Amino acid sequence: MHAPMHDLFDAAEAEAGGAAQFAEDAWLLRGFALDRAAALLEAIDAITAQAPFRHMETRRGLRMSVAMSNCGALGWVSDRRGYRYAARDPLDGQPWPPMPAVFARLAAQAARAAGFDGFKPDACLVNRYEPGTRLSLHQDRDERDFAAPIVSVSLGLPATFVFGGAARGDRVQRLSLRHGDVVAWGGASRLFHHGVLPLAEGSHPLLGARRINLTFRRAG
Ligand code: MD6
Ligand code: FE
Repeated sequence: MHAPMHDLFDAAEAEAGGAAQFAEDAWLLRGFALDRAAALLEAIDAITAQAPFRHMETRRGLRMSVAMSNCGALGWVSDRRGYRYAARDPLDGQPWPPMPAVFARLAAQAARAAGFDGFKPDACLVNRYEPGTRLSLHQDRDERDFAAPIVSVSLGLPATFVFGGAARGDRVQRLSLRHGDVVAWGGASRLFHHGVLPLAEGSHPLLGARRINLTFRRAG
């Protein structure tokens, strides 16, 4: 049932500051967020002070191992009713914290670097991983408009990102995503399957035994 895996994606051209295309309309921007990592982490602390990380439930009642929060006009939520975007945090009924300018600017710049001009995200999902945490293969298809790309920022411990194709059983490639890396994709691969392998043990100088991923989307 597991698709065969390619070797870890190891594009020589994707050194810090480099860009590597790994599928049609899909780019790894190595170290793209590095110069802003401290500002991003400060903003994440402020967001999660207001809208704390929580483990959402799936429709089947399983607790997700990734802890999540959101900022922006819309937030991604999951519960027994399923997945959707919501304007308010179900924990307290309040709007999600606004999207910090440093987030929106980074997302737009990364999208542009991947060939998507004019990206104005209205949703940012904040994912927290700890050793052992994984995200099973899925598609991002709860958004209204698939014309906009998705921009994903990795901070803290490295993770292995798995990227497949349009069909769940398509062969997959693996990318190592490290602190400061950004992935941006859309267009032909917008609905491709992807996931994150269980996070390995480790300690990052800024985040300790954690990885934080920011996923920017145009949801509404
Ligand atoms: C993660 N990311 O990297 C999980 N989805 O922690 C995602 O599921 C994801 O990184 C769509 C586009 C980019 C992503
Ligand atoms: Fe996803």
